[in-house]
Parts: sequence; C-alpha cells; structure tokens
Amino acid sequence: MLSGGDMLVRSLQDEGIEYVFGYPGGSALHIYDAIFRNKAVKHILVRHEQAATHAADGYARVTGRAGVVLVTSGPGATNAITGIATAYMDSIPMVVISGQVPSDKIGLDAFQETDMVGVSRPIVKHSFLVTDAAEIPEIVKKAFYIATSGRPGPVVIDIPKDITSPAETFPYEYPKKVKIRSYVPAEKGHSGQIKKAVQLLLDAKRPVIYAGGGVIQGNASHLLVDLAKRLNYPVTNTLMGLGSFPGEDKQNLGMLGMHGTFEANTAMHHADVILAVGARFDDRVTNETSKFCPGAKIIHIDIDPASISKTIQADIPIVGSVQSVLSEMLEVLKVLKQDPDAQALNDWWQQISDWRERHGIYTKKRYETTGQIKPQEVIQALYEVTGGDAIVTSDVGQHQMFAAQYYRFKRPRQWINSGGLGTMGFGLPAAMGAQFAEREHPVVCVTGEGSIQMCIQELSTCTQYHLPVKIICLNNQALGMVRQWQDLHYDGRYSESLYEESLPDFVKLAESYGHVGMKVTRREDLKAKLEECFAMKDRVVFMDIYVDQSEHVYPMQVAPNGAMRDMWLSKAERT
Ligand SMILES: Cc1ncc(C[n+]2csc(CCOP(=O)(O)OP(=O)(O)O)c2C)c(N)n1
Ligand SMILES: [Mg+2]
Repeated sequence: MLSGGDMLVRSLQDEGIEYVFGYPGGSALHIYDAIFRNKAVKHILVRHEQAATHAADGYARVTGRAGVVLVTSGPGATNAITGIATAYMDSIPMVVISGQVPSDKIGLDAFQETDMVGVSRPIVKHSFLVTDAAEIPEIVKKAFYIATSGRPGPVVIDIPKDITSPAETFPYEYPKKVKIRSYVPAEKGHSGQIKKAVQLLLDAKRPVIYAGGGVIQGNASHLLVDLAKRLNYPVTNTLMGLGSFPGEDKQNLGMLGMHGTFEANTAMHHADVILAVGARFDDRVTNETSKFCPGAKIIHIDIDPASISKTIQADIPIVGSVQSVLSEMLEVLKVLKQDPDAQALNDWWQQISDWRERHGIYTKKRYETTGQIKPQEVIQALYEVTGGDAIVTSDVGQHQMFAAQYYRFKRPRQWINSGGLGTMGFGLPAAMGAQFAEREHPVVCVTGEGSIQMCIQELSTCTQYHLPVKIICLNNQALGMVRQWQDLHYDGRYSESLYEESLPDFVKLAESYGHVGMKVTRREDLKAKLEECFAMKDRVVFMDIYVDQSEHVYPMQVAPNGAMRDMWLSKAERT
C-alpha cells in the first residue's frame, strides 16, 4: 500500500530510472517527500528547470534511455517548456513529471496554476493528466513506453497535488508490459519495398547515403557502416547524424546542408540515387526544395510515416525501424550476390575526390593562422588533445558549426547538440546529463560567450555533484552567427549582436563557483592550455578562449532560393 507520491517514485525505481533532474515547489512537495524516502532513484537538483530538461536530454542522448524531469506547477512547468521543445524536435526520449494545483482548484486561476497539458501539447509526443492515483503505475509505464518506442519524444505527466497526497494509500503493482491499442509503432519495413530499394541502390551510378539522427537513436550505426562498406558508397551525415559513420573514414563526405562540406552538398546535388536513413529532409539540409537534387531517385527509410514525403517526395518509402530495415537490406544483398557497377562507382569516386581536392575543408586549410586565434583551430586542437574521443556537447551559433565540422566524431552518441530547435543554453546542462552517464571519456561543452550565459547558473550544479565538465568557450565577444548573417544580408549593420564592454570575467566567475578558469588569447598558448585543462580530470575547467570576431562559418549554402550545391566557400568565393 503506497500513497500516490510514493507510487510515482516507486514506479520510476521499478522502471530502472537512475536519475531524476528537477527542482521542487509547492505542487510537487508530496512527490519530493517521496523522493526523500526513496533510496534508489537519485534526484539531481539543478538551478533552473530549463537545465533539468537539457540535462535529462543529454543523459538520454548518451545512454539511449529516457531522461526524467520533475518540476513544480506554473513557473516550474513553463521553465521546462524550452527543453521539452528541444527534445521533441530532435526525437529524444524524455518523461517530464509536473506537479499541478489540486484537482478542485484546476481552472480557478489558482496560485501557480498553468495548464501544462495545454501549453506543452504541440511539443510532446503524448501527455497525461492524472485524475486517479490508482492509475499512476500504469501511466508511468505507458509514458516510458511511448517516450522510448517508435520515433522517440517527450511525454508529460501532469499530477495534481491531491493525487500525490500521503493521506490515502493504494495497492501498488508496477505493470510488466503495456499495450496501447491506438499506438502501434512501426518495426519491420515492407519486404517488397526493401527489395526494390536494394535493386535501385545496386543499379545506381552516382549514389549517396544520407544518414541522420534516426540512425543513432535507432542504434543502427553498425548496420549503416556494414551497408556502406559492402557497397563502397559515399556517406554524408546531417548535423544530428554525426558519429553514426566514422568521421575520418574515407567514405565519409562530412556533414551536408547549410554549413555542409562542398563535396557532400555537391555530391547530393548530382546524385542519381539517394538513400535517406533516419533523416527528415529538413530545410537546413535541402535548401530550396524545388531545386533539391534534380536527378535523384529517393529511398527514404524512417520509423515515422509522417516524416516520409513531408518536404521531399520519396520514390521508395520504407516505414520501419532503421535497425530492422538495414538488417533486411543487408540480407537481401547477400542473397542477390550482385555488386554495384564498378566502372560507374570508380568514376563517381574520382569526381568526389576532385571536389574534395578543390574545396574540401579537410583536404586544405580553409582559414588563416595569422593574427588572432581562429575558432576552427581551437576545435582542431581540442580534437588532437582529446584524441577525438571526448563526448562533445554544444550550444548554438558559429561555435556549434565549427565543432560539427572540425571535431570528426568517431562513434554514435558522441555529439550532443540541439539541431532542430537550435536552443542556446543547451550545452552546459546537456554536458551535466552526459557526465552522469559517462565515466570513460571526458565531457566537453563547446560554447559561445552568448550561449553560455543562458544557463550559466548550472556551474553551481556542477559544484554540487562534482561533475568535471570542460567548458570550451569560443569567445568572439559577439552573437557571432547573428553577426555573420548581418554581414551577409544586412550590409554589416550589427543590430543588437554586440555587447560593448559588458561581458563578465569568466575566469573569476568560474572561480566563484569553485572551478578553474583560464583565459587564452594567444595562439602559442592554446595547445598547452588545453592539455593543462584536460589533465585536471576531476575539475570543472572554464576555458575562455578569445577568437577572431570577424570569422564566418563556411561553406554556407546560398539562401533563399539556392540548390544544395549553391554555396559560399569563403567571403569572396561562390560556387
Ligand atoms: C534561445 C535562443 N535565442 C536566440 C537564438 C538565435 N541565435 C542563434 S545563434 C545566436 C548567437 C549565439 O552567440 P554565441 O553563443 O556567442 O555563439 P557564436 O555564434 O558567437 O559562436 C543567436 C542569438 C537561439 N538560437 N536560441
Ligand atoms: Mg559569440
């Protein structure tokens, strides 16, 4: 016999939850009292509810398991909204439990009342408003099932205070399984479609495999590698898909899209067959859809039927889990015993090598190493010092794109960033969540002096839980990505993208939280300081690295109305 609050926490325990990221308040106090009694589920107290969601999100991205958040009603719940939207846009499994005002006060503009189910509706996969305490175990089980199955996403459980009251108890049993009649996520793809897709791939003359975050979320990276190796086809990754195919592999064309490589975007444009795997053809990839890859037949594998032909019409749609569909494709390939057209493939690789030679960012250095430190060289030095093994989280802006381009991720779940929503403030709390999951490799947050200030208070959480994250702040003293667009589209009118002399002394700020701060302004010091930073394995180190404010991220697709291949390669060169 347990109270509603105790049942809730006990259900989390029985679901195998290690950590709950949260922040208490009135409507959640019965739950917090139950947290106090429970010894198995560890609660992590953040400093802002947005950070709770990002930390749970970072944890989920590293482990593949659902992140869990607990907040109070009203402002606690609304502060969590940005993080819920962030998880929703990137299909990250998360369960958010929000306290609510007592049932008999709902709708009366009660103190700290917000209609959380209503407010979060467009950015959740599903939500529950609990009306009967006896249903808590089943609701929790369903919430985790929905959050983690099919196309993952956030689920909200809103619980009025009276439902968690210790005054009443109920027989407790955690269900072993759930079945939801109206929800049947896809698993196996259509075998006929899979055979057709394999045949189309084998007959291709200029194939490209375009792999997205779904490959990582679907734990299918090894199968992607098997398929690409079996065929010797080029692979390009979306921002979310980085790490699903080894970064330095010669078949890897690098990232595609807005800041994709010349070879990736140009190969896509000229492809005759594109195999899209767990990717959704979003506007940061396709550029102008009417000009997208004019000669390509498209095979689209996705677990979410709503993603297929949403922006780009698929010729062979396959709805199913990436793991199951890729396995079956490999089986079909074994049986067929046909190989791709060797001559055509050879010519295609020749062409790609030529593109790489001409404008690749990995074949030639695309930035100058004179004057101030360049952001690109910071990421390259970071890559060297960490042996390419760190878990890297990022915020949003130029630093994010430089990290995506120059830290050549080796494995899935190594690159943690807000791709879909583009949430500044994500990096540090996501690194905290990652650090709870990750003991083996260092966790690094690559950030900008703008973004880091959006959740800077979490330096205190790092102190409390001894989370030795390393913060690499590419300090260009500007909202760099905004400034870049103002250079390109607004004749350099820097409307509200510069902050005069108002930036804090980050070294002192880090120190005030008990951490180590380092300021780097000279190229000669960069490598040694980074080494010093990573030698301090059990400390938070905030590296404030001053970089050239005038640097732009290139390549950059020409928008609007550009095709994949229409790019600026530098301030002066265009394709
Ligand atoms: C919460 C939020 N507000 C605004 C933006 C729009 N935005 C995108 S990048 C950027 C500048 C980021 O500056 P900084 O963190 O210093 O990174 P930099 O581009 O300078 O590397 C802004 C304001 C955003 N992505 N997220
Ligand atoms: Mg900046």
